Amino acid sequence: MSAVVQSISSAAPEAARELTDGFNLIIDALKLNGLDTIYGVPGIPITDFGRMAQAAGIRVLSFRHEQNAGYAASIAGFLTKKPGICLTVSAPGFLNGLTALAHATTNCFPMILISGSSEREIVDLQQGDYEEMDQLAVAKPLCKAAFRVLHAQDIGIGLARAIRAAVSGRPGGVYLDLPAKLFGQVMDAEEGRKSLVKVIDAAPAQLPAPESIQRALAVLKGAKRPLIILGKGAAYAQADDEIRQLVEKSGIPFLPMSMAKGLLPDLHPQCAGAARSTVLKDSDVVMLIGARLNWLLSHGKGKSWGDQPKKFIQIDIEPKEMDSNVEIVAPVVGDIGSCVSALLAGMGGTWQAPPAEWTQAVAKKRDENVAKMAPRLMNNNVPMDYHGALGVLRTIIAERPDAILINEGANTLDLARGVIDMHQPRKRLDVGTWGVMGIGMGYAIAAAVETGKPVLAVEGDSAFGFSGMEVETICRYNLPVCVVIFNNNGIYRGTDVNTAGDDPATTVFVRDARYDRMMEAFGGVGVNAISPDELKRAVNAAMDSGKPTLINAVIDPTAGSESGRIGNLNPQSALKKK
Ligand code: ADP
Ligand code: TZD
Ligand code: MG
Repeated sequence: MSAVVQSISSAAPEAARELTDGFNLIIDALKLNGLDTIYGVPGIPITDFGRMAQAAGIRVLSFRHEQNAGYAASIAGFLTKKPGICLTVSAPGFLNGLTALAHATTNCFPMILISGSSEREIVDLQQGDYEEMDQLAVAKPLCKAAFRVLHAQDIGIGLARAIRAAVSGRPGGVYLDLPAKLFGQVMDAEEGRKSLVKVIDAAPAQLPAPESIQRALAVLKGAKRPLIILGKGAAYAQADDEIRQLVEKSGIPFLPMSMAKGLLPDLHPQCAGAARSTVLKDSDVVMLIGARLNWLLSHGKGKSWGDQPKKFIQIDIEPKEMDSNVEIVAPVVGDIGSCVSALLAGMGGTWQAPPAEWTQAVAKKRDENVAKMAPRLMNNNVPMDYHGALGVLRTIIAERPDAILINEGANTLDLARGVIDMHQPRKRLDVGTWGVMGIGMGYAIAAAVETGKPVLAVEGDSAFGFSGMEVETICRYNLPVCVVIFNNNGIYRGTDVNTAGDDPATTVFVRDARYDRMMEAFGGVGVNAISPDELKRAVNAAMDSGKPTLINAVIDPTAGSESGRIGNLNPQSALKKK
């Protein structure tokens, strides 16, 4: 229901009419479409809007920096399939949120960045308004769509367009520009109510062409060493049962990309996670489900894919993704739920499993690699190395499979991804397609808010620094978040020395910093853990109590390697190869 802002009684009482305004129409439009959570930072011109939204029953979470609010909105979109909403002030606030909007677009997460903006007339004449900027123009190249609403009667349509653009087809980020003047515009309440749009079927099913299914099945049937790669698009699609059925019925080994871990459990007998290099090299047919052949898969060619010629089948909602890096012999365009169901139907009652020679070779390699790693994970060394600390966290996640794991850093990311098995879908949230640092606390907050589950954030000390101030936000909302900082005194390692002068080396931080005290400053629990046993006790206590906790895990500063697992991407290492 639209709130009535005032009742004007002019001369005749029958002329009295209810009025509404921009503030209330935006709130009503959000609520009508089930958008009940806003992540943002207040200020002119949206402070009152935030207050009114809160009063109207929308959950409004105030952050310390818009980038973190934006990352929160982006991952809320991934987790819920509804656009996550980030609300900012104009120019600087907008720009702070923009990194997250671009991140959402790059990662195919639905999100709407709503920013207040200054007076159009003054901005367009560049007359120097408060926080002046042509935000719409700046946002456009970084998102799927950008809209501005100038009139109160267009708020309903404006939001409907933003929602559809964010969630339909390949999901992504949308910018919605709301000039300050819009909020106070008044219109007839009944007209206002009628102008709102409840979006029906915002992300319609997109059925694959039957021929594309037949083509894909024919290629799969001819495979001797098939592989299925699951990407975060498959996790997003929430077609968990269908995907599991397809994998199990086909008998094909599967490789989960980072955020698809747990879609089927990492301990599933067909999981090839620990035999990654073998399956990439030796497979002959690869079926991609919601995963792009970008840098994370070495563009589908080159050394890591070996000499074995490959045939690719690709399931994706975005037709332009096909042939983006290598030829796709069987493109299947549609939403993953519909495509996977159609494949299952086409497979019929019985399906010939892949040759046992292949599946056994994959399982053998995987088991060997797991066995090789096992003793390292059980070490109780002080100072801790990555493996000792991660071994503990791996057990904790196995015992608490519904907890959500957030992960960023370099060594802290790459090693945690390999070591910590995931057991349920959409429980691992990390740096994504860009490998961006700074998602940590925003993701942790949104994961706790959207799912109500306990959150474990495993953070490099550098990575944490990008969003560290939000530990205050975590305490303020009393969220069940346990942050573990792998503190190795720096980026990659804590041992670099600047031989040219007195300044510290560029990759090191203050030695032996006590990040745990940051959490204590805001009333949360801080723990300094120097051994795997201490780490284990502290994390379990945090997960049991649900209290905001930050554990400073002291890691051997010599343990990490430059750039973690992607040192080969450094320009210097390419030079050395020549
Ligand atoms: P990863 O990083 O895990 O390899 P990517 O982000 O590269 O995954 O790929 C995700 C892909 O999933 C994108 O190409 C996107 O278009 C696709 N996608 C997202 N949602 C759906 C869906 N519901 N149906 C089909 N494809 C989807
Ligand atoms: N800035 C942004 C936004 N994203 C980035 N990825 C980087 C900078 C560069 N970068 C990495 O790629 S990892 C990393 C940076 C700064 C930090 C690694 O240090 P860490 O992890 O402490 O987080 P480890 O365990 O010490 O390797
Ligand atoms: Mg570090």
